[in-house]
Amino acid sequence: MLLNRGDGTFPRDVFHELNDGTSFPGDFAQMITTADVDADGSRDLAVANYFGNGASVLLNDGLGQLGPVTKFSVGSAPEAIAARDWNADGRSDLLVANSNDDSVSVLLNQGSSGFAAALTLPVGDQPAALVAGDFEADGQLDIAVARRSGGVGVGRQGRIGLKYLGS
Ligand SMILES: [Ca+2]
Ligand SMILES: [Ca+2]
Ligand SMILES: [Ca+2]
Repeated sequence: MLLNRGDGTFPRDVFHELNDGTSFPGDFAQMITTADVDADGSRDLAVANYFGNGASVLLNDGLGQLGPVTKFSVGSAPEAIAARDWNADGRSDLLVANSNDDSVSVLLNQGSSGFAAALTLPVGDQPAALVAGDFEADGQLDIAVARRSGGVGVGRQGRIGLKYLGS
């Protein structure tokens, strides 16, 4: 991590090891996003771990220092991660595209207890990228995935579930 000194220079960098040698390795960090997952006013990091089949969360202490890695299981071969408030409870949740099992995992933020076990949403062949937004302005969050096999799929939120509309 490179912290901007305010004049466009970066006085230091900090390396954070994601692989702690457990059965849930964090190597092959495929994509990273930021969100204030613990609602303390500073943005934290969330990483999609391709070989670990998980998402790693590192909390920011507010001074740019990251705490220990906490890992949460998702589907197989996660390639993309985004942070949005999927269930509209005011807490940032994590959306992870799993390319090997054709799904998006939704990790709902439980506050101080971390994230609940992932919900699995089928999205079609090999999602390699994902974005979330309210595409038709109905007040509910939607997901679009880019498939490695070709095409783009869009799903609509039903609060927790997902109604998949196809490509
Ligand atoms: Ca935070
Ligand atoms: Ca939420
Ligand atoms: Ca919508």
